[in-house]
Amino acid sequence: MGGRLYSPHLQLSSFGKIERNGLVIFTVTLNPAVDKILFLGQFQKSRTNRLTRTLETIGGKGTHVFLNLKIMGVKSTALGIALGENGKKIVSMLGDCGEAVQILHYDLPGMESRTNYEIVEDSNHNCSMLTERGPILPRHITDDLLDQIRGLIKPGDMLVLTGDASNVEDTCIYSRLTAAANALGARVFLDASGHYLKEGLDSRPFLIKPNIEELSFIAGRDLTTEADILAAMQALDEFNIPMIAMTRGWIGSIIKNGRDFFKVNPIKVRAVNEAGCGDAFLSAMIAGTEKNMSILETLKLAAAVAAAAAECESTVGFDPARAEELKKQAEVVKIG
Ligand code: TA6
Repeated sequence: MGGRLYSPHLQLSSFGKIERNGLVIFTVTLNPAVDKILFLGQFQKSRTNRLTRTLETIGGKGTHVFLNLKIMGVKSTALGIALGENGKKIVSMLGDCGEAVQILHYDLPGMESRTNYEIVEDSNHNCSMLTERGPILPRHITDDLLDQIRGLIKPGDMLVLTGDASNVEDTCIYSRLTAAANALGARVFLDASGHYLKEGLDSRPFLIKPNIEELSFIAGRDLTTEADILAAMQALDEFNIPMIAMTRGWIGSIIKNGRDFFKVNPIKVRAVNEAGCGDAFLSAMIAGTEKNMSILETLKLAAAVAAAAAECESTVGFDPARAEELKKQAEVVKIG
């Protein structure tokens, strides 16, 4: 793995082989988690709440894109950083899905990959995420990842950078990874928030997926009307980002593809768990790009996959047959 001496306590946890038949998609999860999903009727503050059931699955947005792509029959390779025993659990959950996994695992005193909790209220389908921060990742660890990525990426590949990075000492990690990937001829899909998104704009990602709060943060003002949103997306032209996917849950999404704007209306379904729908939407955008689908077909797929994901009780995954069905209801209109 490259020339530089890697950090001590590092073990490369790899499953499967990276198959190079054309481009490879690499998903990066800097801060993966074990998700514990807690179901109950209705949450009562300062009372004992009796859970009706619990579910444990893999957490972290990059791992979700990796699993969702697999469901869509699109191969990818999971990269990221895992720590301690919880990290080993995350790696084995990734390994179980039979795709290529090349996770950097560290056994360092007191450092364990995080656990996230989600409360799902069956009575009103409210979903509340409680995410741990996770241990602070020192620079030498993210430098290992940067070196690994420099050694793996080839022209035409795709690099997916998504999820929380607030536990990373190197606060420019996403823009450094983006610049490295661009220099090697890859396209970067960046789904980050706050400082990490703003900081990453300059490094010319191929696609960013801000939700309405994140776009308002970049614009420095509240975006209340459609015209506001279009103007804020247009204002990002200075960064030459080919595609901007602004998602707003059940209000629908607005996509800027080059000079064109599209509105993606949400598909009405009986939602069980809405966590992970954004990851599902992004996964479909990546699958559509990898398969050279038209922008209209890609956005219909994204709407359908996100809706199918909402029908599932887990934070990751969806029923592909159901997504195919829902695609027939997808409405995408060119606007602006
Ligand atoms: O989008 C769903 C999810 O990925 C959950 O699995 C949960 O782990 C959380 O979001 C993690 O998001 P974060 O932004 O903290 O990386």
